[in-house]
Amino acid sequence: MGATGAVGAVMLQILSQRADIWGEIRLLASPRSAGRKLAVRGEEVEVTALTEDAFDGVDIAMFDVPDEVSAQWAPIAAARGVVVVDNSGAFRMDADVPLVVPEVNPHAVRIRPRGIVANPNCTTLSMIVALGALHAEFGLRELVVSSYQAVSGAGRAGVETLRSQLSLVAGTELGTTPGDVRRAVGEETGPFPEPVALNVVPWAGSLREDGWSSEEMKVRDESRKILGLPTLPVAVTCVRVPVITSHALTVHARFQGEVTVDGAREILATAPGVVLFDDPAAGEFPTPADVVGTDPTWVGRLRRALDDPTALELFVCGDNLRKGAALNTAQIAELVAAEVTGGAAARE
Ligand code: 11C
Repeated sequence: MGATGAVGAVMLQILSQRADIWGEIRLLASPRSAGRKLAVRGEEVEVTALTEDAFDGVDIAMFDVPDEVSAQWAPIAAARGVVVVDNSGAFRMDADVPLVVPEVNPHAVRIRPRGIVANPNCTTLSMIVALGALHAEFGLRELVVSSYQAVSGAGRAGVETLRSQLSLVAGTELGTTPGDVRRAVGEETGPFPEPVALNVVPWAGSLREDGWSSEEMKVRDESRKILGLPTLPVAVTCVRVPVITSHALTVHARFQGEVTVDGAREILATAPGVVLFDDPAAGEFPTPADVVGTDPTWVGRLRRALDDPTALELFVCGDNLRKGAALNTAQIAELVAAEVTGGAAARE
């Protein structure tokens, strides 16, 4: 569901690339997109409009749609016996809906009283696999995080906005006097409150209490739920940067006791879903431009905090449309499928 969106397009690639454990795949979207043909597993499949009947005979539905669409339709699908894996924010904090990252809390997928499993926000997902591995060894006590979020997190409109703004500022000398970029790109700034070309914007999502953004609250609440640490202190500042795809985050993580960089390197070097790429002397650290299109969470700039032997500083980077959205959704669906195939799907 949501096959024609930015995440939907990546989902079709992922379903075509991963082990094909699926029978029929139906592509659903809003009536506006019905009739389009999209390629999945090398076949053209016609997109059909979302209706209740579209879920007849379906085992698992993957939803990549706005919150209000999921809020309405996920329960309808679940009532027809479908297990829904939902990538919206509608159910993530529902106590009866597990929030699952297969590398961190795969067991949680089995307890789903509402027939819905939630997929975390792409910003949470871009760091949580690495942090989950460190937490399992060292015991997390506090997180301080800043994000550097790609515009595709805001969907196709975000990408179109950055591309169009870049075309207006490319080759100019803009960015040298107050407001010159704003005047060049005009008042229409798409899904962002400020121009994002030649800029960074310390905002993602909508306003919540006391000046926090919804995105910052999601990273805090979701990290706590996934890690099973309901009172973990988490401070987050979310920032949008002029990158098309791949979110990056700086993380200050404090643990229960003293940590060493060597110990952390050993954990991250062997953690499933993590690549440690960290040799600053050789100019090696992950950047969105190199990480885009890949599956792992990339970690670099690993250091022990100068003033706290229990804390680590790191830079993490991951494709927000793949692990941050479609890939994690597909991995969850594979875990559910493995319940009936006896594990073969998940192992593949
Ligand atoms: C962004 N992380 O980059 C957001 C998009 O709750 O799934 C995903 C919002 C969500 O703008």
